[in-house]
Amino acid sequence: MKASDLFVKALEAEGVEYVFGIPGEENLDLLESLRSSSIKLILTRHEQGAGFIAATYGRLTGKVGVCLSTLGPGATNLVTPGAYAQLGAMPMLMITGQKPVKTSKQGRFQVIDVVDMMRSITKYTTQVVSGDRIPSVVREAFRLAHEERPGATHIELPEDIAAEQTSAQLLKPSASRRPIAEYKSINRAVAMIEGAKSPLLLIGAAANRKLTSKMLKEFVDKTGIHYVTTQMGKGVLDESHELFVGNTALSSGDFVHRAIDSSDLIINVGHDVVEKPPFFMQHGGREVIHINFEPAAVDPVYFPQLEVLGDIANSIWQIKEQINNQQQWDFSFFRKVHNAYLVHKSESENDDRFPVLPERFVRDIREAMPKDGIVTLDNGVYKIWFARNYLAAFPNTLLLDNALATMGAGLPSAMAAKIVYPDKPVIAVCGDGGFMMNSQEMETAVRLKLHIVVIILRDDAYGMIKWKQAHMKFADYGLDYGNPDFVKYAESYGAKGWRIAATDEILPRVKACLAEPGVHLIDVPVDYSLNDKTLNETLLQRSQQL
Ligand SMILES: Cc1ncc(C[n+]2csc(CCOP(=O)(O)OP(=O)(O)O)c2C)c(N)n1
Ligand SMILES: [Mg+2]
Repeated sequence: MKASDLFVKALEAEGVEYVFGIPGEENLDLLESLRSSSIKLILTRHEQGAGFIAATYGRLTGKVGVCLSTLGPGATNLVTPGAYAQLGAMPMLMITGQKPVKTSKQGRFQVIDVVDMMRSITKYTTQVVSGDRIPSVVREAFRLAHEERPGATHIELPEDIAAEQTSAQLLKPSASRRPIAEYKSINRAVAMIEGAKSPLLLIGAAANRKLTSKMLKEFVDKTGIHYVTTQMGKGVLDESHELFVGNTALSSGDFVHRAIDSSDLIINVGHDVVEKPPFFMQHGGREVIHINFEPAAVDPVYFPQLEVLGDIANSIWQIKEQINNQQQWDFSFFRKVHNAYLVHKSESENDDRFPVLPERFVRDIREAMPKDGIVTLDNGVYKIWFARNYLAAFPNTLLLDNALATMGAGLPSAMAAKIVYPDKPVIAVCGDGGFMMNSQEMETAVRLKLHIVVIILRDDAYGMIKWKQAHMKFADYGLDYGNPDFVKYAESYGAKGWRIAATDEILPRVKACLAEPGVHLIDVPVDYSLNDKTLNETLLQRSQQL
């Protein structure tokens, strides 16, 4: 069999449905093998778009998302999505081409050491040196990308290896189960929780990767223990529930941090240090139990006293089975914090000034979206407002990146969400800066006939950096730009473009776009002028009053 045929058969055997990417001439054998396979090739307009779609496919399905590029320039374009998948623990495989390795008349034209380049952003990176190695290399790349902690892997398939003949046989995945926590660590966790006065549950990214909601729900229902979510832990438990306290969109100074400060024990489920710290641990301060698939990487802001390692859902189940509710448990302050948060939220989210305040915009999106709708975010200052104020009801219904925190992933991740869940409403919320980093994928979205709503929060600036600049008392400098006419821009792709001219137009417009199939782009002017005061002063003052 031709090696590229075997490679594609190996992908099929791993259950691959899609390959996202841009082929180069070095991938043409592989492309030909894909043509007659069950795998759908989805062509994008930039490798970054392909990589972000593949990573988000992995994030949503738990299966390995696959992307493809040529050598050199195509491969360098995959670096950012590779880092996004690796840091964000999203299972993804990058396949790149290479010039012939046995004999080549091309000198070093386009040749860089891609395998080496990928080393720092992958769990596994290798060159296929012979067709016979394909089954084991592909299997290993999938095993590692998929296994906790998931991440990026990379295979380089050189042109001449792809074209050679091989008689190698495919390797099947071994049957395996994730290890479960050892009983002594469970006993200790139970004793610590029972001995605490105000234990608080913190839910982080890893809890969103596997099915943990059911067990966590049983745990909080039985114990009445309140919960806080990290940015990437949103939606694992319903955030509109009375036991919810708040989200750690900020690292300090918000209402939720008063709850954390008053707690004497944090039951930290699925958090790891790639996320911007949800709170800062202090020596001699409250204790932390780290419940995760993986041990805690020690960090100046994170050094838990106990680790319960193994399948998260199983650990929670074991703890729930053993634990007895305690008379001394006192959650009254958590309720107070939550109420203060809700009061403050409702004050600002009804403001109808135009351009719109981010708080009001978040409220309108929440109102427009059914509970199972998916909102994907690019990276900008609005991310804080969504994390803080958008109450997610189900796992992975607010997709944001609090790991690499890259710009440019908002639109591609919405496309991935729609590909995975064609029946769910999908909205991408992007800054004008982040949107323009991968706006070319509007063409891909239109070509694929996806029904998505892309909303651009337009401040004609890199607003997030402006906010930090102002906070550091620097002059306003170097962060403003002009924008295309986004309505015409959308229309030039064959999408529908809309402009908002008053705040009360937002909700009906978003609803109308969700009801009408097609790619929609809505230009929403946004007012960030209150961000600094609200996020750095008002929240601090109001939360300190509690
Ligand atoms: C690829 C990349 N480049 C730069 C940054 C640094 N950065 C973070 S937010 C931001 C500004 C984002 O601007 P925009 O997308 O318009 O969102 P806004 O904050 O204005 O709403 C920048 C430059 C980043 N996170 N990712
Ligand atoms: Mg902006």
